[in-house]
Amino acid sequence: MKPIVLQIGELPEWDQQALDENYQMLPYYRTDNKQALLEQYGGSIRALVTRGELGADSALLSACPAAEIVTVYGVGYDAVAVDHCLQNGIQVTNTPDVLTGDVADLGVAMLLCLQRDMLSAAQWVSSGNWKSQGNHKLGTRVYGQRIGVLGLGRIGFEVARRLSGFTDQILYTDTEAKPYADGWTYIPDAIELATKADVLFVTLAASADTRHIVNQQLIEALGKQGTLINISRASNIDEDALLNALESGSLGAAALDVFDNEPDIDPRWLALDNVLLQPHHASGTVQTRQAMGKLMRDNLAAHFAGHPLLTPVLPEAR
Ligand code: 8YV
Repeated sequence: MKPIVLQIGELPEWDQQALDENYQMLPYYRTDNKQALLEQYGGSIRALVTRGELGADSALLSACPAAEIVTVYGVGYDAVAVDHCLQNGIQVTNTPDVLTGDVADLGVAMLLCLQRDMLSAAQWVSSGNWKSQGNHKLGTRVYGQRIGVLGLGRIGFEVARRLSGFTDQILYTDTEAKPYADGWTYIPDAIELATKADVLFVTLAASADTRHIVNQQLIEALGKQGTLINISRASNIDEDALLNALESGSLGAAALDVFDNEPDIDPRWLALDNVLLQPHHASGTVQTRQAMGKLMRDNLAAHFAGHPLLTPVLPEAR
């Protein structure tokens, strides 16, 4: 008998095939009557497969009392009810490291694209405006700017390392100075970081403690000339405060890969011309998604084979 696995979100075909071969997959995400599915199978579901942004909340986990493991396709597991998992002996795994480079790449690309107006400039050429109206408006210089990194973990480090080629002014905030941040300036206070930076990258792992760490005060500290880039989670930012600041001009510009209530994002975003909006795809390359899927499936296989998990996130479930 193949183990019964509840699948919370769609996955690429290469993962789906491999999962279908080894498990009895229940496609929760495309089942209309989710309640009926859980009532029928809840007691026999042994694993949940989910994506970073979808997670698994405690109501869902409570409906799966035999669950042994939640495997997350993504590094962020903030949407998984970790306390419930700890209390009920449910393991959780994620996919760290394999996506770090791509997420950092997209963050840097977003900065360049936004500051150098690449979207509107491309439109300028393809619409014929270049020929009929002359040169495109001027952009903002990227190299030499003061780059602030809020959260110098794996992804923040790779953003800073890449941008070290653009500037010698890398500033960062974290819970403590990092030994690997040679030549970069540690600023313990996030508001002070925002005051001193031209560009602020938000690269924090999200948790209840970091919710809305980027608040109105911090956004105003970044200021009229400042740029905010978020490649972490929407919950790290007070989105209303950010929208207000972008609308009023008290913040210069923002590039975002993550939003509250994505993909049904606040329509106020669509009316702004000082933003670059991306569809939560920082890890979205074929190579990285294949590596994420493999790591997630390897964790699942290790669990059912009784082997140590490759990338567990909890210290020790019961
Ligand atoms: C998503 C992510 O999981 O790694 C994370 O935490 O949010 C992403 O990689 C990815 O978009 C798949 O849905």
